[in-house]
Amino acid sequence: MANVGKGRIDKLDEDDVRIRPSRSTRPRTKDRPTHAAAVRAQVITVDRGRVTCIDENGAQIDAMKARELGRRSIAVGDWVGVIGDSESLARVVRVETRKNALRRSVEDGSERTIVANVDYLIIVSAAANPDPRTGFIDRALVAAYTEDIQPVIVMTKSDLADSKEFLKQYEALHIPNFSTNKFSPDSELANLIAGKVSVFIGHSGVGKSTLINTLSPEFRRETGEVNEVTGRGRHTSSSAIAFKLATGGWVIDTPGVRSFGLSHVGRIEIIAAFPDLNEVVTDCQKNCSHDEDECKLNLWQAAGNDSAENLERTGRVANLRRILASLDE
Ligand SMILES: Nc1nc2c(ncn2[C@@H]2O[C@H](COP(=O)(O)OP(=O)(O)O)[C@@H](O)[C@H]2O)c(=O)[nH]1
Ligand SMILES: [Mg+2]
Ligand SMILES: [Zn+2]
Repeated sequence: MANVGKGRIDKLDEDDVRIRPSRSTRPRTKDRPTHAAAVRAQVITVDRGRVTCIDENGAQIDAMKARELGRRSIAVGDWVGVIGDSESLARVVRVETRKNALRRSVEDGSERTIVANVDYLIIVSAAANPDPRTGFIDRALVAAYTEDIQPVIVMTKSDLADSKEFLKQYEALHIPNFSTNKFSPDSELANLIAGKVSVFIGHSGVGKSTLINTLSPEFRRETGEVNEVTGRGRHTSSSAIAFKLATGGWVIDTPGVRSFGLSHVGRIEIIAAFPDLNEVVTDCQKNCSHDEDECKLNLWQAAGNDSAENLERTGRVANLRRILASLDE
């Protein structure tokens, strides 16, 4: 499994939070007493200005974002510093640097962080109803690779169709994958995500909530076709929400997330996620699209030691090309 550097993420990050000059004579140093007293907690959901977190002892704190954080975003999965308790109007006064972040595009062309500090991106697709498609998976893979998150593919509704053929397309990427259905859930997936932070993404209706319920029935995610499309019903926001697993990890459901924000991702970063291919393309012509006759990938994919290796190489090249194409959509 290939990974890419994450230097870019640090650059975007949070350390440039400006402290508002206050009218008082309060010293504006880093070790202001109030901040030293802040409790470390992890955000489990954000609803408009309200931030719900869990501290390191497992206690829930409802807080507001402190004014001094300005426009700084707070996302599910963020580690934050909180002052005060829920009764005395707790405030989030600090957001720690993220190890990674998953973004979605919003209408005005900007991007919003859905979740931060994720171990697994669980890409959920149905074997049928709706039929699986590579487009969404490819865009999810871009997000995973460029943010250094391990992707996992879960095919639901295996009672309706066999997804083996479909999954063959991804074989050369060696992504952990599972086939499940609600009648006979898969315990291996539960083992994999134990103790980890896993965010579940996928189109509405593929069975995310059903799957999450099988991982822990006490989550009781609402299932069906309606609510997540219209936002009607209980959850009017499309905020992600985290649930604690009995095994110590977190499961994050992302209702209403249909698109990824990939406008910040470049071709070079994607190719870097495939170190073997990255090396090959250093010999390409300067403006090679990597999908043309002269591309060095063509020679390379046919030059393995045996037919099995050629097949593997061809698969990897096909995946890279498809993923690069998905960037333009
Ligand atoms: N046949 C079949 N139907 C399923 C399975 N999993 C979910 N469904 C159905 O698919 C529909 C959408 O499920 P839901 O979990 O709400 O999808 P979500 O929008 O991704 O959260 C519901 O009617 C489920 O009962 C499965 O494994 N097999
Ligand atoms: Mg759902
Ligand atoms: Zn090329």
